[in-house]
Amino acid sequence: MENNQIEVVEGDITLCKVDAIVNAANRTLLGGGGVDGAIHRSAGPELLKECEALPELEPGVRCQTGDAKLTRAYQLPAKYVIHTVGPVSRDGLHGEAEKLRDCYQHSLELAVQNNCRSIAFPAISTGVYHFPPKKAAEIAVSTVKEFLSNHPDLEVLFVCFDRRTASIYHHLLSDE
Ligand code: AR6
Repeated sequence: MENNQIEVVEGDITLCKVDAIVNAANRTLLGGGGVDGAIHRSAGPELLKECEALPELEPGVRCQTGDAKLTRAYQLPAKYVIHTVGPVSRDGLHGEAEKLRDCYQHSLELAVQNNCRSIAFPAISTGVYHFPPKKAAEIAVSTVKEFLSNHPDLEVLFVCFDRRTASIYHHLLSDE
């Protein structure tokens, strides 16, 4: 049975009316392709301005891999955008799984710290960053479930851009 705090939907995360949507960004936080491009396009130019104003941790880097930063969401129906930077999948020997887990964990923590009751995640790192989709979904689901066991008032949406990804999540969540 699917957990009643978790929902899986197939669609476009920019349309989600939740407190926070998560962006699969890169370390510059200045936009890019994929879901990052879609979020910046829909939010409007003020989002980029707020991202540019975030402090640089090193030249050109506003968020380290596995970490997360929160901004307003401007023209999006959500209240906040939580920008996280997933790992680029290499050979699995560079801490990729741990870094991906950190993305989910830090995004969830930031949501709760900002009084969010609902948060929507895309399938972080499974596009341009080539993380294997099934392994990525396992990490997403296990991290979220563990977090929700201590946060019974939070709702989590997994927003899948294609049917194949959605079916991976449905399968994982109906497995227990
Ligand atoms: N709504 C929900 N999911 C989406 C959407 C959308 N509108 N658009 C794409 N996806 P990717 P990454 C899915 O490549 O692998 C960017 O250039 C997509 O099908 O967006 O973490 C950043 O700036 C895939 O399942 O992110 C970084 O440089 C998932 O979102 C880099 O790509 C993630 O694909 C990050 O790569």
